[in-house]
Amino acid sequence: MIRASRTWAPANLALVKYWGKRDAVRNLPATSSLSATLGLFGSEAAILPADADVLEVQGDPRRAIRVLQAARDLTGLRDPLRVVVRNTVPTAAGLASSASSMAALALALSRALGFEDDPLWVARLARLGSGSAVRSLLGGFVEWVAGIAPDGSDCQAREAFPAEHLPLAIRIAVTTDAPKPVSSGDAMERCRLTSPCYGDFVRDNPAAMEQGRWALADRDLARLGSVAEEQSLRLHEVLRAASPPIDMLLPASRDVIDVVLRMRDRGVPCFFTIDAGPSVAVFVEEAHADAVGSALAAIPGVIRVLEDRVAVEGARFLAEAP
Ligand code: 2P0
Repeated sequence: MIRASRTWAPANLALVKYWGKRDAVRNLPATSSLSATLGLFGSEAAILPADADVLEVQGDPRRAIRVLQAARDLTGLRDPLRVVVRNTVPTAAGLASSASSMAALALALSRALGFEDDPLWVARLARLGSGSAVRSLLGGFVEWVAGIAPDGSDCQAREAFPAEHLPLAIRIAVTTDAPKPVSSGDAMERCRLTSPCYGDFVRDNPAAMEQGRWALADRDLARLGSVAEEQSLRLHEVLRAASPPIDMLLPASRDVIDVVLRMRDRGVPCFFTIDAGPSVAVFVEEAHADAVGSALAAIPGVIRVLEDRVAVEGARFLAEAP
């Protein structure tokens, strides 16, 4: 008999990027990554006993079906379930919701099936839904090590530094409400197979991780920003060099970058990061967050600016579902 369970998980933003897979079946990444967990934007999941399987999932249900099937395979569970997954911010907010939704679902399944005390079980399940979901299970600044073991046993995430180590506000310039033309998984595979600069991107990943870790250890926003910005620009170069090319940036994305660079020249401690889409996130010291938010909102083509900060906590249980 399964237990009813409800969870919430935050989205996260990559500073050093996961791009490409070393094993597509186990969904093991080709690169290690470093991310910051968000405080407000995320997803909720619930698992409830039911008379027949019911899936109420916002967006593409294939990821949730994969996670659910893996949970059934791992436990021999046959009971029908009602599975609810929804974003707690509008899907059109411009933030990738796959990481938060799959982290919330994996955690909810862990309690429903009695594995809530086994973080590796939860992470393995979350990873099958979305690689970057393993980072949404944790708070603060999270390191996800790619590892080399064929079974993925050394591919694990940990909190590298707590949020209070380097308190940062985040302002996200949303530049479109349109869904992605190419999914991250398909784009990664196209880059791996066809982009001439993909090999260098993977080869340079350990050095980028080292720089990111040291910048965080030293609480050095300028050095952290230089790694995050270089990673973002290189990721989009890799995408544009793929065949056929993938250009995810919009003119407004480039305008946001210019505004961030100009504000930094004027002494505002901030930097940008861009994941697999045209929205641009800006990390900034709290005292300057309003000024950055206003500057971003004034850019033509920026349709809204989201306000958040690096969060203390990752995915968590909510009060038991009714
Ligand atoms: C990241 N991204 O590190 C990178 C940077 C997007 C750009 O992880 O195929 O949806 O489900 O494992 O987790 C987005 O990839 O990919 C992503 P799958 P996922 O955040």
